[in-house]
Amino acid sequence: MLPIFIRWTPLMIRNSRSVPLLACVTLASCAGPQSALDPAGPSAASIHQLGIIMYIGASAVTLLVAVLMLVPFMRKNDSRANRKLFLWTGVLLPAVTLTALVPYVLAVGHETRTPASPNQLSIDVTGSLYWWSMSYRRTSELTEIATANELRLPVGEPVELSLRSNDVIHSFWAPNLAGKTDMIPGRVTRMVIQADRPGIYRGQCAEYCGLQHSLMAFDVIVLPRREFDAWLARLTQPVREPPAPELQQGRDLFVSIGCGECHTVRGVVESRRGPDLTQVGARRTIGAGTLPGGVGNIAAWIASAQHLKPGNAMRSYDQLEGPQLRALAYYLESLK
Ligand code: HEC
Ligand SMILES: [Cu+2]
Repeated sequence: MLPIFIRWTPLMIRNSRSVPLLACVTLASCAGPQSALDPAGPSAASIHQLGIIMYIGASAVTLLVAVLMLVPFMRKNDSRANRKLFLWTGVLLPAVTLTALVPYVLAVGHETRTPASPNQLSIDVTGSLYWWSMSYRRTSELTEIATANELRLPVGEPVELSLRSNDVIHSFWAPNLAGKTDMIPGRVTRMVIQADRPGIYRGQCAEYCGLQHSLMAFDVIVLPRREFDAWLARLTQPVREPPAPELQQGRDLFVSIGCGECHTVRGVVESRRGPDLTQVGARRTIGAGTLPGGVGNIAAWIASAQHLKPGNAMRSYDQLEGPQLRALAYYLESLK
């Protein structure tokens, strides 16, 4: 086996043009905004460590099994020796390894689910086909402030998430920060998340939930405490009167056309059937990761939501006149 491996590997490497590509892909997948191999918080770090121990353990076991497979070839059949070998490697070795691993795995599981302390920030995250609602509250205060498809966190602080689902089972997964947690209809699942490095990470629904499951993503934006507080304070304010007539026209159209049947713009219209749009102009993406943000893509989304993300719960407003679409998109873009 080994000689074959030694003879063929260089040949395969020399002949295959895909090797550099493969190497790049493999290396690139180690770091980045959506990688469990690049932990940015304590819970992801302990999962990462557990993963490494598992990889090493599994490789050692594979190697050992491969070596042991050679044993029968090297000596005559001796049933006593075979029984002894079986006892050591078939019973004792797995028993010892598993007994050591189980408490460790349980400890890691427990660590990643420690309850939050009172007065700490708590966020309700609700999954719907195919978008996320994030609703902020401090345990000491009752008011809730909602936003969508974007989770902002203060750096270095444990934050409690209450995960819910509006329809089917979804799963909340921001690989750089924590393990997957299912969102089950009719149940509230709690988890504690902490990010120790400011930055922008990406999360994704990790439980197949329907046609647009892969376009159900969200950003995690980790900010220094003061910036976070300033952002949250701004989010609580009702949206101010649009300064320009074109924006006012957009606002009036937004209300008269019935966008408020599903969307909230705080102080203008109120509904929770679709994503909160109070700060939609500040979002990095539109349609839960479908398109980058910006006025052009907001207009594209309004006119052809069903074309861009077939089966999502908003219809395409393709009968709108150009100037109407423009006014709507500029209005939404101004909401920051
Ligand atoms: C029947 C309910 C409904 C109506 C009416 C509706 N929407 Fe939506 N809208 C949704 C849903 C649900 C989503 C999320 C879709 C997804 O990403 O899967 C959405 C997403 C959006 C988004 C993207 C938000 C984000 O953060 O990604 C924008 C912008 C938007 N709608 C604007 C509008 C405008 C403007 C109107 C009126 C012309 C409108 N919507 C009417 C349900 C509705
Ligand atoms: Cu989902």
